[in-house]
Amino acid sequence: MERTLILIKPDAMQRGLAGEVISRLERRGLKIVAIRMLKVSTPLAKKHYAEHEGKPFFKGLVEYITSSPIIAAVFEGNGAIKGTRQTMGATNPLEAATGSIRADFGLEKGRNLTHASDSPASARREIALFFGDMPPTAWKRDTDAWVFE
Ligand code: IDP
Ligand code: MG
Repeated sequence: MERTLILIKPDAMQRGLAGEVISRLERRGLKIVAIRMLKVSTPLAKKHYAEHEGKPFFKGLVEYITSSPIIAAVFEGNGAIKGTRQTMGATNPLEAATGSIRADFGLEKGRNLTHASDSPASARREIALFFGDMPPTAWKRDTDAWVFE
Protein backbone atom coordinates (compact mmCIF):
# COMPACT_ATOMS: atom_id res chain seq x y z
CA MET A 1 0.00 0.00 0.00
CA GLU A 2 1.08 3.56 -0.69
CA ARG A 3 2.45 5.83 2.06
CA THR A 4 2.58 9.61 2.19
CA LEU A 5 4.08 12.18 4.55
CA ILE A 6 1.91 14.95 5.91
CA LEU A 7 2.90 17.96 8.00
CA ILE A 8 0.52 19.94 10.17
CA LYS A 9 2.26 23.29 9.83
CA PRO A 10 2.72 25.91 12.59
CA ASP A 11 -0.39 27.91 11.65
CA ALA A 12 -2.62 24.84 11.91
CA MET A 13 -1.01 23.98 15.26
CA GLN A 14 -1.41 27.52 16.60
CA ARG A 15 -5.03 27.59 15.46
CA GLY A 16 -5.90 24.28 17.10
CA LEU A 17 -6.58 22.48 13.83
CA ALA A 18 -4.31 19.45 14.26
CA GLY A 19 -7.19 17.17 15.23
CA GLU A 20 -9.28 18.45 12.34
CA VAL A 21 -6.55 17.59 9.82
CA ILE A 22 -5.87 14.14 11.26
CA SER A 23 -9.58 13.44 11.59
CA ARG A 24 -10.31 14.27 7.95
CA LEU A 25 -7.59 11.91 6.72
CA GLU A 26 -8.70 9.15 9.09
CA ARG A 27 -12.33 9.54 8.06
CA ARG A 28 -11.31 9.25 4.45
CA GLY A 29 -10.02 5.78 5.29
CA LEU A 30 -6.30 6.45 5.47
CA LYS A 31 -4.39 4.70 8.23
CA ILE A 32 -1.81 6.34 10.52
CA VAL A 33 1.45 4.39 10.51
CA ALA A 34 3.71 7.02 12.10
CA ILE A 35 3.19 10.28 13.98
CA ARG A 36 5.38 12.68 15.96
CA MET A 37 5.50 16.28 17.13
CA LEU A 38 8.69 18.27 16.55
CA LYS A 39 10.13 21.71 16.10
CA VAL A 40 11.63 21.73 12.61
CA SER A 41 15.25 22.93 12.56
CA THR A 42 16.43 25.30 9.84
CA PRO A 43 18.64 22.59 8.22
CA LEU A 44 15.70 20.15 8.15
CA ALA A 45 13.40 22.85 6.70
CA LYS A 46 15.94 23.60 3.96
CA LYS A 47 16.32 19.91 3.12
CA HIS A 48 12.58 19.30 3.08
CA TYR A 49 11.94 22.30 0.82
CA ALA A 50 15.18 21.97 -1.23
CA GLU A 51 13.25 22.09 -4.52
CA HIS A 52 12.15 25.66 -3.68
CA GLU A 53 15.60 27.05 -2.85
CA GLY A 54 16.21 30.29 -4.75
CA LYS A 55 12.51 31.13 -5.13
CA PRO A 56 11.31 34.47 -3.71
CA PHE A 57 9.17 32.81 -1.02
CA PHE A 58 11.89 30.41 0.18
CA LYS A 59 13.17 32.50 3.13
CA GLY A 60 9.64 33.14 4.39
CA LEU A 61 8.76 29.47 3.93
CA VAL A 62 11.71 28.34 6.08
CA GLU A 63 10.80 30.94 8.75
CA TYR A 64 7.16 29.79 8.66
CA ILE A 65 7.83 26.05 8.98
CA THR A 66 10.40 26.55 11.79
CA SER A 67 8.31 29.13 13.72
CA SER A 68 6.63 26.72 16.15
CA PRO A 69 6.16 22.97 16.59
CA ILE A 70 4.49 20.88 13.95
CA ILE A 71 3.09 17.37 13.68
CA ALA A 72 4.54 15.03 11.08
CA ALA A 73 2.69 11.85 10.21
CA VAL A 74 2.73 9.05 7.68
CA PHE A 75 -0.62 7.90 6.31
CA GLU A 76 -1.06 4.65 4.42
CA GLY A 77 -3.64 3.41 1.94
CA ASN A 78 -4.35 2.80 -1.72
CA GLY A 79 -4.26 6.20 -3.39
CA ALA A 80 -2.76 7.79 -0.27
CA ILE A 81 -0.61 10.34 -2.13
CA LYS A 82 -3.26 11.68 -4.52
CA GLY A 83 -6.07 11.36 -1.99
CA THR A 84 -4.19 13.28 0.67
CA ARG A 85 -3.26 16.10 -1.73
CA GLN A 86 -6.94 16.26 -2.69
CA THR A 87 -8.06 16.43 0.95
CA MET A 88 -5.50 19.25 1.53
CA GLY A 89 -6.49 21.19 -1.63
CA ALA A 90 -4.41 23.32 -4.01
CA THR A 91 -1.39 25.27 -2.69
CA ASN A 92 -3.28 28.57 -2.91
CA PRO A 93 -6.27 28.28 -0.55
CA LEU A 94 -8.22 30.69 -2.77
CA GLU A 95 -7.91 28.16 -5.61
CA ALA A 96 -8.36 25.03 -3.50
CA ALA A 97 -11.47 22.93 -4.06
CA THR A 98 -14.41 23.78 -1.83
CA GLY A 99 -14.47 21.44 1.12
CA SER A 100 -10.71 20.88 1.13
CA ILE A 101 -8.72 21.78 4.27
CA ARG A 102 -6.94 24.72 2.64
CA ALA A 103 -10.21 26.15 1.25
CA ASP A 104 -12.08 25.63 4.50
CA PHE A 105 -9.42 27.10 6.80
CA GLY A 106 -7.00 29.20 4.74
CA LEU A 107 -6.68 32.30 2.59
CA GLU A 108 -2.99 32.62 1.67
CA LYS A 109 -0.32 30.39 0.12
CA GLY A 110 2.15 31.28 2.89
CA ARG A 111 -0.31 30.15 5.59
CA ASN A 112 -1.83 27.08 3.98
CA LEU A 113 -1.86 24.82 7.04
CA THR A 114 -0.53 21.53 5.73
CA HIS A 115 2.01 19.72 3.60
CA ALA A 116 1.54 16.45 1.73
CA SER A 117 4.00 14.54 -0.47
CA ASP A 118 3.37 15.00 -4.19
CA SER A 119 4.75 11.72 -5.65
CA PRO A 120 6.00 8.28 -4.57
CA ALA A 121 9.62 9.51 -4.84
CA SER A 122 8.88 12.60 -2.70
CA ALA A 123 7.01 10.46 -0.18
CA ARG A 124 10.00 8.12 0.19
CA ARG A 125 12.41 11.02 0.54
CA GLU A 126 10.24 12.95 3.02
CA ILE A 127 9.37 9.91 5.16
CA ALA A 128 13.10 9.18 5.47
CA LEU A 129 13.73 12.82 6.42
CA PHE A 130 11.12 12.96 9.20
CA PHE A 131 11.05 9.31 10.32
CA GLY A 132 14.55 8.03 9.53
CA ASP A 133 15.07 7.19 13.21
CA MET A 134 11.53 5.92 13.87
CA PRO A 135 10.29 3.72 11.03
CA PRO A 136 6.50 3.58 10.45
CA THR A 137 4.61 0.72 12.07
CA ALA A 138 2.80 -1.57 9.63
CA TRP A 139 -0.42 -2.83 11.21
CA LYS A 140 -3.57 -4.61 10.11
CA ARG A 141 -6.63 -2.54 10.87
CA ASP A 142 -9.91 -4.38 11.35
CA THR A 143 -11.73 -1.94 9.04
CA ASP A 144 -9.22 -2.24 6.16
CA ALA A 145 -11.49 -4.59 4.22
CA TRP A 146 -14.28 -1.97 4.40
CA VAL A 147 -12.06 0.75 2.96
CA PHE A 148 -9.84 -1.14 0.50
CA GLU A 149 -11.33 -3.54 -2.05
P1 IDP B 1 2.43 22.34 -1.96
O1 IDP B 1 2.63 22.50 -0.47
O2 IDP B 1 0.99 22.47 -2.34
O3 IDP B 1 3.10 21.11 -2.54
P2 IDP B 1 4.60 23.88 -3.20
O4 IDP B 1 4.50 24.57 -4.50
O5 IDP B 1 5.42 22.63 -3.13
O6 IDP B 1 3.12 23.62 -2.65
O7 IDP B 1 5.17 24.94 -2.14
C1 IDP B 1 5.57 24.51 -0.86
C2 IDP B 1 5.01 25.48 0.15
O8 IDP B 1 5.62 26.76 -0.05
C3 IDP B 1 3.52 25.76 0.03
O9 IDP B 1 2.70 24.80 0.69
C4 IDP B 1 3.41 27.12 0.68
O10 IDP B 1 3.40 27.01 2.10
C5 IDP B 1 4.71 27.79 0.25
N1 IDP B 1 4.52 28.60 -0.94
C6 IDP B 1 4.46 28.19 -2.22
N2 IDP B 1 4.29 29.22 -3.07
C7 IDP B 1 4.27 30.32 -2.29
C8 IDP B 1 4.13 31.73 -2.57
O11 IDP B 1 3.99 32.17 -3.72
N3 IDP B 1 4.15 32.57 -1.48
C9 IDP B 1 4.30 32.14 -0.21
N4 IDP B 1 4.44 30.84 0.09
C10 IDP B 1 4.42 29.94 -0.93
MG1 MG C 1 5.09 20.66 -2.73
